Amino acid sequence: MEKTILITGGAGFIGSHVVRLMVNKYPGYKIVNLDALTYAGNLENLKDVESKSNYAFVKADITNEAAVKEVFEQYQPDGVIHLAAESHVDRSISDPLAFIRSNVMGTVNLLNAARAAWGDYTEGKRFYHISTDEVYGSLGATGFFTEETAYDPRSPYSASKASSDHMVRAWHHTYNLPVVISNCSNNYGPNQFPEKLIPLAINNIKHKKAIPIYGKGENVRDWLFVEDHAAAIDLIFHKGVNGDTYNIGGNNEWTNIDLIRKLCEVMDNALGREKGESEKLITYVKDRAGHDKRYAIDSGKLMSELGWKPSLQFEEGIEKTVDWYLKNEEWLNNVLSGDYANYYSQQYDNR
Ligand code: NAD
Ligand code: TDX
Repeated sequence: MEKTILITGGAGFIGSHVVRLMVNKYPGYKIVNLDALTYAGNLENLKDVESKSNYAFVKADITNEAAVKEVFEQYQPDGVIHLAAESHVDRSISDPLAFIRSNVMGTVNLLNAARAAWGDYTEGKRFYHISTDEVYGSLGATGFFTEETAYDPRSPYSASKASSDHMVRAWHHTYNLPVVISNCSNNYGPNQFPEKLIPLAINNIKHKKAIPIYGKGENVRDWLFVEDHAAAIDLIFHKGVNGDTYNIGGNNEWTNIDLIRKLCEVMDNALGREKGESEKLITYVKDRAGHDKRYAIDSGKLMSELGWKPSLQFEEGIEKTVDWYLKNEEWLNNVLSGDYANYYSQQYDNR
């Protein structure tokens, strides 16, 4: 094998797209997917790659020191692409400690394991940490987050991701660990867990259930198709400068209410419903505590230095996404059963 790459969180939404891309694009690499299979991890996401000879799966928790050490000893990875994390802001509001454990402690555990395994000889080695634009806080009506924007995380989730970014940089400066970090805007696409706005709305529209809009629906997010994020990760992993940070975004800002109206239109078309029928499901609910107003990313550095650009227009991406969810009813029903049903029923008590 040319290279062995350990991908953490590969059974999740973005991770599964990264695993698929790497396994298919680099048959000479060994791709090891380490995932604890929390409520958000689902091996169904990887059905099409699981039998490939350059792919291996290990069920382990990134906070488990012995388990992570064993994976490093067994597979001797040259690179780590670290995506495993608790990822949902609303859950971080009701259970912050779970976020500190996985996102902060888990990241430090991986950094220690990489450092111990690689020692001083780090030629060809790379620890790539996948992070979020939420570390930069909240924007007013204008301006963009750049790589120089000061950190100002405001939710337990974003504070845990900011902490993990700081840890990664600390291991770089203190121990010379070769690292790279990227901070990406909101992703959407197939396989996203239906607690997040777009798949939640698709599912509710399908079942003619209320679409919950937090506050007035005026908060703004910058949406990027998940495969474009995966392509950026591939590029940054291979070409990014040691110690650097890259922002990734779709240059595609929507207020939540406009986004949901657009989604309703696409769903009406896809389901053969009368125009305007799904919009009637829009329901304003109590706002998220500490709800960040606006995120918008300047991806100029990634575009000019590494030549990345998003491949899809939003209209095309959202149609592809709706199509995937409508065709993958069984996937949706499976992830919506059990634990998730309990979580969703308690949602409005926690804010
Ligand atoms: P996700 O919740 O869909 O998947 C997370 C995966 O990590 C799951 O497979 C889960 O089983 C695994 N995991 C969680 N805790 C773990 C632990 N302690 N040990 C091992 N595995 C564990 O998340 P996602 O949306 O795919 O996000 C992936 C990464 O990208 C996260 O680090 C997130 O912060 C970051 N990110 C997400 C977005 C987004 O819009 N979704 C945007 C920017 C950055
Ligand atoms: O039911 C809802 N109603 C609603 O109005 C939900 C679930 C969300 N919202 C709002 C909150 C946000 O303004 O929609 C927007 C998007 O919400 P989420 O899908 O929960 O995403 P967000 O909180 O923006 O965070 C996401 O993007 C950055 C991911 O979950 C993070 O993992 C990523 O780092």
